[in-house]
Amino acid sequence: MTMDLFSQLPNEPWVEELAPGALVLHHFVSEQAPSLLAEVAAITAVAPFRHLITPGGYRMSVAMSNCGSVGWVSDARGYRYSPIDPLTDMRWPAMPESFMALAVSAARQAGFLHFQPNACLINRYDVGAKLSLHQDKDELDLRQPIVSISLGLPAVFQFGGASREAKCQKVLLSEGDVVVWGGPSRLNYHGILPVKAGFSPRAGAYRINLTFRYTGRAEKL
Ligand code: MD6
Ligand code: FE
Repeated sequence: MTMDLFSQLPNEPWVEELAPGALVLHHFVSEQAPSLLAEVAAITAVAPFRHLITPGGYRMSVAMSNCGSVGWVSDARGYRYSPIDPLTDMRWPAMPESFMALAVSAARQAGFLHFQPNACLINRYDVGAKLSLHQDKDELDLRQPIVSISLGLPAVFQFGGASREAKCQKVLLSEGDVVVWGGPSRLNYHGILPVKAGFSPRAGAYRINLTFRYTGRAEKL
């Protein structure tokens, strides 16, 4: 049998550049997936997944929770970061050390040496759930990247440009893949196409995504 040295082995880490500052670290946290999912279960036992309402009055198909010193929320008043979970009136659960270590290490790998996330948005997609094209612009310090970890079912990530009309690249994100995103493409439009039916050994019929951010000082309250 001959081995092609250049073929990708299943689950071997490899890096894909989408644009300057936007990298996919494929299979970067595959081994940690079970422990990350266990942490998600512990966090969402305290701060349950919920379907937020957009300022325009629509119920998001993605269910969300957060950990860290602030969490991303949406309601009729708008999008913002809040130190309090509006569902429980308590602070969000702390960000686990293991989350922080992986996010910082992924950012370093992509060349962002000073990433200090204070918020981790946890997204849960059931079959058919999607995230329409959007920009992440509620953070006050756009010099810091965003680090995004995919777990459970795979999904197609759409990555566009600085305007909504720019053509999108499509990337399949599987469990263990990490997207690090900053610098010149920090404000690029992006989204997730409807998640297809499937079964993940540990996440069942869900895709789970963790996005780590540094929201900047002076959070809007
Ligand atoms: C998701 N991610 O993968 C949604 N935003 O479920 C995002 O919206 C996102 O992956 C900014 C940077 C990376 C991301
Ligand atoms: Fe986003």
